[in-house]
Amino acid sequence: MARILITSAIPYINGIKHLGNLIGSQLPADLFARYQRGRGNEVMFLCATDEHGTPAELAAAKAGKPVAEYCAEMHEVQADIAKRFGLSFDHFGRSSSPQNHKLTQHFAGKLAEAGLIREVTEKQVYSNADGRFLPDRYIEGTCPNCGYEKARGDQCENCTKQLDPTDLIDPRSAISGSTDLEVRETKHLYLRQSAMKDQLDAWIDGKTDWPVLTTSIAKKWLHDGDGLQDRGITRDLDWGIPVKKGDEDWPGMEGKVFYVWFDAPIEYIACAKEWADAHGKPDAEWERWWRTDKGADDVRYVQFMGKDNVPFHTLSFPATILGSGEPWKLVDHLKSFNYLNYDGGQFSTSQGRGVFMDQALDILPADYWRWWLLSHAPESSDSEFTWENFQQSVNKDLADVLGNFVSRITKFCRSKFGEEVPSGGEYGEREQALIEELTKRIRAYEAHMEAMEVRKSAQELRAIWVAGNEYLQAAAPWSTFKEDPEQAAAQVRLGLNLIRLYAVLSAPFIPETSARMLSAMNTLDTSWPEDVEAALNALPAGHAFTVPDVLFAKITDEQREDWQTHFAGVRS
Ligand code: B3M
Ligand code: ZN
Repeated sequence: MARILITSAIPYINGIKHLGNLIGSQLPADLFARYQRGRGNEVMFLCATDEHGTPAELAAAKAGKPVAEYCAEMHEVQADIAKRFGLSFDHFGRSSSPQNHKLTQHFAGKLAEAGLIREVTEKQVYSNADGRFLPDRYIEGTCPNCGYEKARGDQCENCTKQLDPTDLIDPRSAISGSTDLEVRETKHLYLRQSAMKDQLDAWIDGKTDWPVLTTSIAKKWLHDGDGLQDRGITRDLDWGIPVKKGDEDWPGMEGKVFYVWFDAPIEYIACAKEWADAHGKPDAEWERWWRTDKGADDVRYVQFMGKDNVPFHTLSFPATILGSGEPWKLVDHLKSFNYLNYDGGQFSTSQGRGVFMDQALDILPADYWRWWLLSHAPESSDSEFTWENFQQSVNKDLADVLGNFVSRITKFCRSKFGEEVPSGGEYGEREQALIEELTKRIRAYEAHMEAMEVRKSAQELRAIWVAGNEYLQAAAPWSTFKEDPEQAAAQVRLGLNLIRLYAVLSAPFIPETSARMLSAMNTLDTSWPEDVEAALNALPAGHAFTVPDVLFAKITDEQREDWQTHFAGVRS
């Protein structure tokens, strides 16, 4: 039994995620976790909410709530939606947890001991009206390049010119609009990534099985321009993890917190401790996943994320881990995704454009979305959600192919043999041919799943469903029954066994439906079809079953048009 640690990029706390976020990390991570569990491997699947940073503070202010309260509430909202989407985390943690506070401060202390932190005095814009330092993007003003009046301190959205806040004409706070700004000195900590460049370079060179997309991003950051830059890991904010060296205060760093991107990946580890603590387990239980000196040396660690998160996961977080000098587990495989677009544009949280996770579940059950999103995952390039395409996939793949198969065979059996697996007859040539085809396809499916080729896995699974339909069409037990009821019994027996087999194979994609199929087949046998012939004899003659309700309803043209209109605007 292999041991597999899986993490999904942790979603920001500020607001409900859209379907583009979902397919960019959490959903494919869930697919992989469910598959690995289905194969009998030991899995630890972790995710959390990413709760620090200015966006969290501002979202809380907008909601009129103290930030801690806002985060606690939004965490529950996100946890509930994740559950309803069937995301099977072993633990859904919080980056603001006491465990992460402690571990983040611990790492900072170790990095300081190793001489990998330096203190830097900087000049930063302070807003007197807001009583705080302003991050660059929260300063607005007129662009010196194009005259756009709402340029941000880091970049002009209109002409894309990179800016410094001091370049802006008539700068003001984007939070309050106040122009009472001044430049003040402030001290910050920098992680000396530059000192770790060779170590990181060598580590990445060892990752020969990583996709070029991933290694080339990392290499670019390592070598372009002046090479890997040191990174500021502290901020002048109230909300966050207070800057400390382990348990000790850090002189000169009073009132400052760690930068959100410093503590967020550490939450991957802290989350495992949260899991252990929540279940009253000793530390050894989580450390065997994360400490190579405590059993994690045989763990395979896989991370899932959108492409924009790759630099943090290939450089900054490994720098934190390697720099600590402690035996923490490093990532083995990193699966990154391109973007999913929405109907001719981009999904956008700030503009409320697209379909958000809660809205999706309001109109259709999770499996409809899971199937479409996974079978159209933006792997080799960006992909696009359109309502036409969604309708087509659901109606063809789910309703016509899988749903129809299940309905036809169970109803036919009930009408001719009653609600139990019929006895008599034997599997003949046609059945052997199907077993051979399925064996080949299932081995291919396993290989794609193992390689985290999400789209290819979906295609293969669909082909497996199609094979069953074609078999049923060709065998036509409804005709056979008239001349040779024994043979028809064998054909139906095989068909009913296929339902169980499909439920097992499809569970990573459509877990709810898979559970309904198993319950209709009245079985708890979810064993993986290592031997397809044996799997097609799992339900013996005489085994009782029930005809399930329709598995997937077709999407009508009217529904599609309604949704298209309803989701054309922006979410208020
Ligand atoms: N919250 C960004 C994102 O959701 C960020 C990921 C953190 S992973 C440690 O895309
Ligand atoms: Zn401009």
